[in-house]
Amino acid sequence: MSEPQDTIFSKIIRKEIAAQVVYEDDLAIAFKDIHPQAPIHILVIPKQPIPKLDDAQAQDAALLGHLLLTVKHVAAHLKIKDGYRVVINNGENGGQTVDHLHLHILGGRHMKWPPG
Ligand code: IU
Repeated sequence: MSEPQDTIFSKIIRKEIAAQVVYEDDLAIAFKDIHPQAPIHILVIPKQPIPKLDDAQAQDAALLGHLLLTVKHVAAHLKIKDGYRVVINNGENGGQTVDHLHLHILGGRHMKWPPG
């Protein structure tokens, strides 16, 4: 299990670094990815600094559910009508580069399967 770290996402939560925030509540914040991989690319993150999905515990179940419902809310808000993809990269081989749990919302184009 990884220890929570003060990542660039912590700085975005604390408003020390600017981000294009599209949604925020007490538990989560959603902002535009700086290197979008689709016409719409949003990151949804918990304010609690869980490093990666593997570090989530049973007591985080409600928070994890809240993050998924936040994805749905953000997708509706952004009017992504034709579907979208939700991605969680977990750990090094999962392609995770920022050690703060985040859910990617990718939309605005047709997604290929399988992902690379
Ligand atoms: P990953 O799942 O850990 O690979 O995704 C990290 C994402 O965070 C990636 O898409 C980056 O473009 C994005 N990102 C960002 O939006 N703002 C930042 O300051 C940094 C990374 I560093």
